[in-house]
Amino acid sequence: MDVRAAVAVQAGKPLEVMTVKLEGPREGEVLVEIKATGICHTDEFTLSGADPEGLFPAILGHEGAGVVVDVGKGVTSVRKGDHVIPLYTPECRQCPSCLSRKTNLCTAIRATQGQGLMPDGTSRFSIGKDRLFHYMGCSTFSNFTVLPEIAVAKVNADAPFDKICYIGCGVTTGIGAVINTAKVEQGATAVVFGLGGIGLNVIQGLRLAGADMIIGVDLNNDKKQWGEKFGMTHFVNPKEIDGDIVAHLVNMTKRGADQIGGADYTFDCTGSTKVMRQALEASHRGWGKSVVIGVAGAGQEIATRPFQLVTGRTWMGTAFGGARGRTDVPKIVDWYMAGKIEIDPMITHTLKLEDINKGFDLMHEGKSIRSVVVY
Ligand code: NAD
Ligand code: 022
Ligand code: ZN
Repeated sequence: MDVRAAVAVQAGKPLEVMTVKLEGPREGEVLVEIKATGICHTDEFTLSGADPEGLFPAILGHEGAGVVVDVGKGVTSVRKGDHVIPLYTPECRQCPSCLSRKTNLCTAIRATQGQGLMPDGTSRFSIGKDRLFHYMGCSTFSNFTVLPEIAVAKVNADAPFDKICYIGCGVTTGIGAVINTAKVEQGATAVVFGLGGIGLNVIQGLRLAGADMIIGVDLNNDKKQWGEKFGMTHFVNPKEIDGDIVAHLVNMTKRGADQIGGADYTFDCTGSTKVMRQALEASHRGWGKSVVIGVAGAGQEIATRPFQLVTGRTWMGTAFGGARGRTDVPKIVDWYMAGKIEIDPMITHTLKLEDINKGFDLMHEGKSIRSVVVY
């Protein structure tokens, strides 16, 4: 069939909106009409050419929501008409990783997904004789896409596509990092570095978990108001304090008779390795947990003194907030529908597919929290 897609033709070039061919679903696959998609940092990272694993030409996009319009042979978990969110971290419930109960990083289709292909090693997208690569197993910058059955979460059909698409990456990553990865408890103190589309969701996750003190750190003072909207209790701009940011945060979090400072939990939502170190060292001696969420550039390394770890801090990381997609994503949609979490104010811009490149410009300029394309 003919579909409308924004094609990443070449690294460093804007996306080109055009008509491309999409083959129907094969065994174990579903055809989904994408109704809305967010524009996220990895799409930009890959399009820019900075991603060494980036493949071209490809159909990018990994933060979508839509409706199942056809299913291939053997598909049992979803049917035509179901509302779904594509999953760049699938959940097969059969691989050693899924069965371990210790990780959300399902390995069932990992190899082919990384090669921009469906599990049978082929692509469903083409222009004439040229095949186009899939992206993160999702390719949501197309009004129709084909996905493996294990890479869709069936969600509440009353939920608005133009909001819940954000649950396909940013919302789940931020909230999941707090609940699944850090396992934050009531009364905790926390520091969140970087108040963008991920950091703000970490903040609302911390509010949900009942954290007492939620300190936001950002170089941009406009982010103070944004953080406060979702539960941040204190704001620090590293450029506006005297001396070291770590010492400042440790001082702010001094509690108890011994007056040892440091937060119970810290989160890097910047992707800067310098910030990752600050986050670890701003966590409390003996029990502090620091979660790396930001994705750093290719080849970057993190450093700290071993003493920081020997004295009981834990450095950890998370992919997709540790969420098991088919199990957890529908729950987050329900939380949104019940008013337990907010999404609407974070979607600062809504665009047509034809204007998708404007969404990338807004991201570069730091003007958007999230831009969403509505088909
Ligand atoms: P964003 O650009 O919207 O936000 C980043 C924020 O960090 C900005 O507000 C910026 O001002 C601030 N910042 C930059 N340098 C800083 C510094 N030195 N100190 C304090 N603040 C600083 O980005 P986002 O959409 O929120 O994404 C954040 C990161 O999370 C990206 O690296 C993205 O790739 C990553 N991410 C990871 C996962 C995962 O599963 N691990 C999922 C989604 C996104
Ligand atoms: C999403 N991300 C950043 C912004 N939006 C993001 C990027 C990478 C990962 C998670 C979220 C990630 C962490 C660990 C892995 N990935 C490897 C998983 C594994 O090897 O099992 C990751 C994922 C997908 C892809 C590449 C890397 C891909 O499909 N190309 C989950
Ligand atoms: Zn993303």
